[in-house]
Amino acid sequence: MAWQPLLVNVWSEERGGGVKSLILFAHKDVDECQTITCANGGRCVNTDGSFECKDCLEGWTGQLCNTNIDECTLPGNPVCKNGGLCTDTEGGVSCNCTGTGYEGTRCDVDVDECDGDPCLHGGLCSNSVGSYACTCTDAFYGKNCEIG
Ligand SMILES: [Ca+2]
Ligand SMILES: [Ca+2]
Repeated sequence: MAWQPLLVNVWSEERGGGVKSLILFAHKDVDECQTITCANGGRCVNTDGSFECKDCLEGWTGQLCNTNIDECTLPGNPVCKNGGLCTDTEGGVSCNCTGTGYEGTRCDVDVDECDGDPCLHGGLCSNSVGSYACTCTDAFYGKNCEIG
């Protein structure tokens, strides 16, 4: 809220009459959007006594859309699914899916391990969500039929 001095001349009967000056303080809204540019795709909207930046790009918040959101600490469902390691970045977030059996930007896509032929010695590979299994031929055993 910006308060601006306002000089007002009024007729006063006091002490025989005459013009008397009064200084009043009136609030006058300033259109900050004339001078302020919202960051990160924000749209400046003037409000009475202030302004807002609306529609910031995903990952940004704050009055000027220039405050990074730490998605890794947001309550609720984790950003990185299936135990992926979450690292916050400026205006985004990154997931490290190593060892989870999933891939994709949010570790929510099953890795088809059978594409890499992990089963040795003629073992039969079957993909599953988040994992895979090898059915080994008689003489071999182990996760990848590597023992035997
Ligand atoms: Ca972020
Ligand atoms: Ca899999």
